[in-house]
Amino acid sequence: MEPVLVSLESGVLRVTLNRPDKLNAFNADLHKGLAAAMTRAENEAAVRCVLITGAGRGFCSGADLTQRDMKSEAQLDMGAGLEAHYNPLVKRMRALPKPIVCAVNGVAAGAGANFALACDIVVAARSASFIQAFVKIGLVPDCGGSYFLPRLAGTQRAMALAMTGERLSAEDAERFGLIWKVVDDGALEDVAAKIAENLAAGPTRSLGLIKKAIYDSAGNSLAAQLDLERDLQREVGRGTDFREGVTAFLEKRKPSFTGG
Ligand code: T3D
Repeated sequence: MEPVLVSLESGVLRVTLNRPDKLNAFNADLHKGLAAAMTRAENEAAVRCVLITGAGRGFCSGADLTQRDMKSEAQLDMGAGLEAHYNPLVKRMRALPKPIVCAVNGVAAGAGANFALACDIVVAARSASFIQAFVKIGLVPDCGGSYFLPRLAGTQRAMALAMTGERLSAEDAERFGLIWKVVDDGALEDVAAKIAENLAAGPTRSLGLIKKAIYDSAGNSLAAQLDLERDLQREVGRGTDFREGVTAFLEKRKPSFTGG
């Protein structure tokens, strides 16, 4: 069974984590499949949005805990997997100049929860949940969790989620600002697909630079951010989609963006 299913339709690269019997836990093959999907997203102009979801009843249960020999000293270097797989993955997701939508279809635990939070727009099924499971096995949040949680939810909520490892319902995740919205289980696929299709038909260059502006703001002063906005506006202003957008407005029709 392929650990990651990938298909491209209407500009949306659909990426499905596919190890349902392990609730889509990360192993080497799944990391390989995700890295290959990221390479496609980066290199193919036909890809204008990425949609990530999980097969079966879970979204992703984090690192596969069955694949580590706990008696081997070498395998207890828990930083090695982060260095080799998780950290490059999160950096590539954030740097991708195209939107990434995440449809959280079930439980998202450990690195699986933070992998979801690394996406640009997160929609979750009402029955889904988020667990900072690390503390339950004596680890610390990774895959960007200690960065995303305090920024999205505030220090107090981040601390409590990380220290207790309590399961957070999708509704509370929405209330905490961790995700964009919760939808009924049966509607998740359609809602996420619609968001992804709309983004794929959008002004891709503009969407990529919106992403840059929002994420860069975390480390910028207001003055630096204003300068960045000026530079980015200058860049998109020279693109074909800006001309199309204004022309369509004046002609009272729907714009047809090509991503230029
Ligand atoms: O180098 C590195 O990799 C470092 C990176 C570390 C990052 C991390 O992510 S550390 C955190 C790892 N994840 C966890 O600690 C979560 C472990 N899983 C759970 O706590 C629970 O499974 C869930 C809360 C996610 C779901 O609970 P539940 O009751 O809905 O399902 P279940 O029965 O526990 O699991 C269903 C099956 O999936 C089960 O297999 P079985 O018994 O039916 O054959 C279970 O063993 C398997 N499974 C679930 N999570 C994992 C897993 N198998 C391997 N690894 C898992 N993480």
